[in-house]
Amino acid sequence: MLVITACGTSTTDKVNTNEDPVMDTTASMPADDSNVEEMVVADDTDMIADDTEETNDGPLIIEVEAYQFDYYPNPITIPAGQKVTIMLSSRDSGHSLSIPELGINIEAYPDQPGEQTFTVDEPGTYAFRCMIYCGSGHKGMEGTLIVE
Ligand SMILES: [Cu+2]
Repeated sequence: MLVITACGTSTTDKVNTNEDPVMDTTASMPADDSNVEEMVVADDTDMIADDTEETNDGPLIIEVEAYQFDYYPNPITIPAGQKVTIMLSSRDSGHSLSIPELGINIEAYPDQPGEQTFTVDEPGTYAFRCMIYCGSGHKGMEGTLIVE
C-alpha cells in the first residue's frame, strides 16, 4: 500500500474507463453444427447367441405312432444338428422305424413303446421303414425323415 502524504492531487488514474469494449463480441459463431452426424451404433450383437446352448441340452421330443401300414406323422421333419428323441408307439402290431444308414432302429409294440435319441448333422431326406413283419402291407410301410 502507498501512503500518500501531501498534496494529493488525484494521482494516478490509470483506470481506463474508456476502453472500447468492442471487438470481443464478435464471438466465434457456432461452426457448422450440421456436420455432426448421428451415429447409430448397432449394439444388438450380444442379445442373440446365448440361447443356443440351452436348447441343445435337452433333446427335441418327437412322438411318432406306427400302425398298419404307415406312420404318423409322416414325413417327420427335424432340425439338423439338433439332438432329437423319437418316441415310437404302436397302435396295433409290432413295428419299427429304421434308418440303417443313420444307425437308427426303434421298435415298438402295442404294450411297449420304443425310443432312440440321435443327432443328424447332415441336412437331407432319409427314408425309413418298418423292419418287423406286420402284415400284408409291411413291405410298403415306409416313411420319410426330413433333416433341415
Ligand atoms: Cu412292418
